[in-house]
Amino acid sequence: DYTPKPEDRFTFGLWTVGWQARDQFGDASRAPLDPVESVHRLAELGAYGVTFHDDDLLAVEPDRDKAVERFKKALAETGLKVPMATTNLFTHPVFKDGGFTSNDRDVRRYALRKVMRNVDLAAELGATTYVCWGGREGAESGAAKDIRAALSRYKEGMDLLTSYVIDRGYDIRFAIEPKPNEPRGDILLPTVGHALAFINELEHSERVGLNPEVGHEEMAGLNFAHGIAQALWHGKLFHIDLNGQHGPRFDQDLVFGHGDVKNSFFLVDLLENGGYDGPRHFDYKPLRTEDAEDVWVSAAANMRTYLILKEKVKAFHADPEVVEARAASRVAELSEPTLAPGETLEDLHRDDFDVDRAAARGFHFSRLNQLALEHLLGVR
Ligand code: 3MF
Ligand code: MG
Ligand code: MG
Ligand code: MG
Repeated sequence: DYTPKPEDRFTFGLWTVGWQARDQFGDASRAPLDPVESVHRLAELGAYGVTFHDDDLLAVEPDRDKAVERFKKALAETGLKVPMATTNLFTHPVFKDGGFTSNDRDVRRYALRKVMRNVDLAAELGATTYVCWGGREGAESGAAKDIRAALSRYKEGMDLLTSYVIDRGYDIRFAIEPKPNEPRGDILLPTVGHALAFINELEHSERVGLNPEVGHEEMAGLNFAHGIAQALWHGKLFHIDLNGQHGPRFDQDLVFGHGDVKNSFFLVDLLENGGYDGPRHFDYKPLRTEDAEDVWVSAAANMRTYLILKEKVKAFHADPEVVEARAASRVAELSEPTLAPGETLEDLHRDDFDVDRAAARGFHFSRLNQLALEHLLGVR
């Protein structure tokens, strides 16, 4: 049964189903969507929660107080939760050179005010994660931006905001979302690795982690499941943006699994068995070709695909042939420390090791890979 339930903890950004499909070359192909309708429709589909940018709430009601009231009422009627919120520091032309790292100091000060105001609302709604995607923090010309100064201002912004939530007593952690490019030619903190290194330099680094997005790492030609594994290893997977992408090209934001489905399989394995207990959050865009009802078909597809992959992963690990093949490939042996307790480097000299025999041993990974593929294709 692939029917999503709130305990599956699926969440969606208001901006996903609400995307009007305006792109670089074309006008909107769908009417604005009322966030109240999104909350109700997502709840009917079995989602657990909803996330939002400050500006998403204003899609059909420009008065912020009224928009917030309507949103709260919809949450109360449906029981949908708000585990995460974020700030739009990219649509308004004032942010054309960035928010935290604009060359224009006045803009940087305005960006901080805009974030603070929505952090207050996030805390009020019970969100525990606050995402920062610096989509405009970047440059097109090496002459235009002092990157080291920009990183100092980025750090200043994050340090001020973490101090702010600590001072206010908010139970909120920040999650940086890396992306290599688009809409800027080059964006700061382009990958999971860059962001992890940056976080180490922050004043309250324990309050800052990552919100990696499938498509963003794949745009950089990277293996998303590996990035997630490393984020988990550092204790920094605070949140996640699930979607689909076909390699290095524009940010497609396809339905989860509609891109690299094999990597999605290994990703679900990691999320289900690797110690991540946060929401399964979708950041996708219904295709521009879709009409108002198709939007909900695509929203449901994200959750259904996740649940199908979850079941496939379970069947994969329960398959005796897989268990045997993993043992033959010595997968578990990697978890064994290279030196035994009490052993020293000197002890290594006593190893009886035949280098030619070891070199001749195969790892049998093709068999394992084929077994995974066959589970995925539904023939096992
Ligand atoms: C852009 C994104 C963003 C972020 C969002 C969350 C509009 O490529 O992925 O979506 O996910 O801003 O902070
Ligand atoms: Mg995203
Ligand atoms: Mg994307
Ligand atoms: Mg994106």
